[in-house]
Amino acid sequence: MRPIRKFFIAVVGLILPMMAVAETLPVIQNVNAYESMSLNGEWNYIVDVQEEGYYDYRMNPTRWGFFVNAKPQKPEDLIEYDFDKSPTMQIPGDWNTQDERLFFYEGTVWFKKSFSMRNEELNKVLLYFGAVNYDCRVWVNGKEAGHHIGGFTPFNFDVTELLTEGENTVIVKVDNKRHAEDVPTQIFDWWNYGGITRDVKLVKVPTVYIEDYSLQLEKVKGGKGEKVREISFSARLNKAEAGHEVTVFIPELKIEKTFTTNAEGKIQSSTFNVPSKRLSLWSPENPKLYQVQVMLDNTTIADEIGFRTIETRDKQILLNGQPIFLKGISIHNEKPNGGGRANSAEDARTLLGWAKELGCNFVRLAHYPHHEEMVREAERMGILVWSEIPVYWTIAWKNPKTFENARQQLTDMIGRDHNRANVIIWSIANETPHSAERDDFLGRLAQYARTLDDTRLISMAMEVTGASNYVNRLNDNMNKYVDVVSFNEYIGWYRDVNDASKMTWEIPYNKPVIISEFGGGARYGYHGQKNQRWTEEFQENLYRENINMIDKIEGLSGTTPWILKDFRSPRRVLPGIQDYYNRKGLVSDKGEKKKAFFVLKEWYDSK
Ligand code: GCB
Repeated sequence: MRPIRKFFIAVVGLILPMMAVAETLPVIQNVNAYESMSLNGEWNYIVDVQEEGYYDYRMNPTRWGFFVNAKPQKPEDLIEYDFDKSPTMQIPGDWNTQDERLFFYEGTVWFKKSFSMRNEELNKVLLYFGAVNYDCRVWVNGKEAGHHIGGFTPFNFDVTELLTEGENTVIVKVDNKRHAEDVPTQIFDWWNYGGITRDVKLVKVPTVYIEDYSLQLEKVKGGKGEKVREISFSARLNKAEAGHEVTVFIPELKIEKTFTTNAEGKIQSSTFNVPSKRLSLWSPENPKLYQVQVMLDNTTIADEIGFRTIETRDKQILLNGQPIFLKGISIHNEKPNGGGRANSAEDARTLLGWAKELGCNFVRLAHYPHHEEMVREAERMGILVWSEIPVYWTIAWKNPKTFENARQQLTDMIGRDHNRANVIIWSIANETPHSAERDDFLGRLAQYARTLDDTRLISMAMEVTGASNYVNRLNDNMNKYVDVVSFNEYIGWYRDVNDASKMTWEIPYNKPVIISEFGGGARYGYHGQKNQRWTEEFQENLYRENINMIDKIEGLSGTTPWILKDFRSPRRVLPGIQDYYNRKGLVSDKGEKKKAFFVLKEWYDSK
């Protein structure tokens, strides 16, 4: 170490505050219902290729990292970074599309935001992130607030003790390097957009608040003619305190019910009745949402909640007791025009608007939890949702930390969206290679998902395991854990070009079937014969042949072809055609509709 720096550290070290780690809390339910201060906007950033801002030159974490946000105090002081003189980028937003130099960058970037707070705002404050990809450490005024991994789920820290009246500074270190033991793992077919990709806010909560609540319609027990329906309510406070009264108020249904917390600060699942005639059930044709208020002491949380049931009977999926065919499409959480992470209600409306135009009543939000607005917008538009965690391809099945990571992402996905009527399927994995360790990992994950939410269906995108003489077989030990058997097939693209019409299917499970992927690539505007790869005609023909084939599969309950829009992927390098886009979109990266779009639409319109 050079002497001047040593000297600086000795001096500054004395005045450094003690490192206190704030508390990481379970994610608060319906965060948007609380008064908050948005920290969206311009943040200064520093690209830190060697993590100079975190480790010393012996690779030990240093107390004098960038999170100190140091400034020279005397003319001779040596400080080799300066957030305030560093460039800014827009948050929420990925770094890859905001700074040309960072297009392919995978590593560490530091972010800084300053803001001012008044004394009366400091009662109890959570610092909330909608999502940060991937590994993130947060400091408030130089003190550590917490650490989070996982790129697509929300998290919050209690930062009350770290804030001060007047000027405050939040510093976030984000690292999106890929590792084999992470979730997702080292390889995946989408862009590894780094950064603070969803909203950031300071949320004002009372000392005792409702951490989670759940409102669900119970399934009909006695058949169709029931005069009353049961709604169940449960809740959990942030404190294990008995005797708090929580009131649920649904004016339109004339419901006002008060429950009292037990010693664990919980309201165990309790039911109340609503006359069937009064209740308008949520469905794609009638996306009815009720204004709901959940009250604790002086705080009222407002929500919009729909009531519906979802279940299976043999090979059928029943929505509100009636069989439904899921006319779906797979979607990545990418901006409608060009690349970049989608992060607004407007992005959601455009993407879902195309799905509606296609005739969809269902979307598969692949391969990770999307922005909350995607789910909420879909609910308002009457679109059912499959929501997924990034347990994708070659996960480190034997690593307990990997399992814990996947489990946490599942917890937070379900935690955020379990009051959304349109979410009907939790998907725990995509195209995972068979092995005993994988079965053990996914089996435990599926069972865990049921303990969190036993009202929805569980599925995962499987693969076709055997094919000979045009007979395709599905044989997956996970069949016993899922409610819906879903699988990806790429007939006409990765295999058996022009042979779809000869294919037959053996799916030996008495469960509904969803084809979770099929499709092929085409560059918008490239035309030719139907056997010419990458032309719109090739893709159009592939859709026609696949639709004819899958329409005959016994027990087919739905499909979500791959994919709505061309999306960025580092694996798609073919110049002039792919240029780092996966071209299987029905819509180009600029929003232009390819011929196959209209083939799928025609089928859905006829269904
Ligand atoms: C798949 C994957 C999906 C890929 C797609 C493709 O099976 O689930 O993530 O993008 O194939 O285009 O190859």
